[in-house]
Amino acid sequence: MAELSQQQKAYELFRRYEGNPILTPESWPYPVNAVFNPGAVKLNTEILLLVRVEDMRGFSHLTVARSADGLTDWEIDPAPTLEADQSSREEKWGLEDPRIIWLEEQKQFGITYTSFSEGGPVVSLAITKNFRTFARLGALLPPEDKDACLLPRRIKGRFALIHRPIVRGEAHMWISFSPDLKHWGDHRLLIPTRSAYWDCHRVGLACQPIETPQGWMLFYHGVRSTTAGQIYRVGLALLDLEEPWRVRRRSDEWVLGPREIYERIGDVGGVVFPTGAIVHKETNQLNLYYGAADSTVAVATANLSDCIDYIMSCPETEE
Ligand code: BMA
Repeated sequence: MAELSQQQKAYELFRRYEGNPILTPESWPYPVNAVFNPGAVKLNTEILLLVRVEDMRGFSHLTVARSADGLTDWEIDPAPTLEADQSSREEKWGLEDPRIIWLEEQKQFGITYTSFSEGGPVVSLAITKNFRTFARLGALLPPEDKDACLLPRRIKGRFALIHRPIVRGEAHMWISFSPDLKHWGDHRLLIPTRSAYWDCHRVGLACQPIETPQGWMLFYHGVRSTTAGQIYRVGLALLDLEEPWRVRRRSDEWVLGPREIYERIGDVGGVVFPTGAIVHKETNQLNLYYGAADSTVAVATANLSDCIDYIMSCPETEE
């Protein structure tokens, strides 16, 4: 019976916003095919989403959408905010799936995104103060790599990057370290795929890691391939605060999966793909922003304490 109640907790953790999807290609100020997988951050009093926008060639760029409550009345930049640098071979075919964190030391936002080079997808870093001008720091690691985010501060003197290389067709999450955000090493396997489970074929970081007294709360996506295609769902893990290569807990269940029509039908049906989260300190509410079916942007909310209670009741992982 204990197992049942754990599944009940996972099922009830998130509530979808009734106004979903909150952003669609129709809401865009210029013609686009799809808007999805946004990075999310609080900037002054506003919620800012850096949305992946797919154009009518099938290439992506990033555009800012702003809102006071993070749910309604979005103001969208009239033109692409951050586009591929055409003179760079590392950014040839577009920019995708940004994750944003506030870098304490730099006093700037760090944006990790997938840039499509001629040699495959790589993880790149840009920094900005205002989401109007950006400094590019280039590709961090060789392809094939995606789904990356930095931790917001140094851990024992080094920056940490969570990312997802693909090797031999396998897609596991790794963590790597750097003294200067440029040279990366000490690579460690963090969260591997899990045979037979919902996350058996691929895993990758979802939104930016969330710091809690219990550890870094990590939402990640897991993929199962089925006869009808792939299903992208979201699970939860907890990393040690000071030794983040140690995974303390991992959920057996997914906490968000395609259920609503806008998650099941679209360019790629059966996909919920969170890339940004906002924690509202006053209410302890966590808003998880996600791409739905690679077509629109949706949001689901949870109470941060409930997420912590849930992950603390998940099995401890063996080292
Ligand atoms: C992943 C990424 C995402 C996409 C997802 C589902 O590999 O490329 O951008 O949303 O697949 O198609």
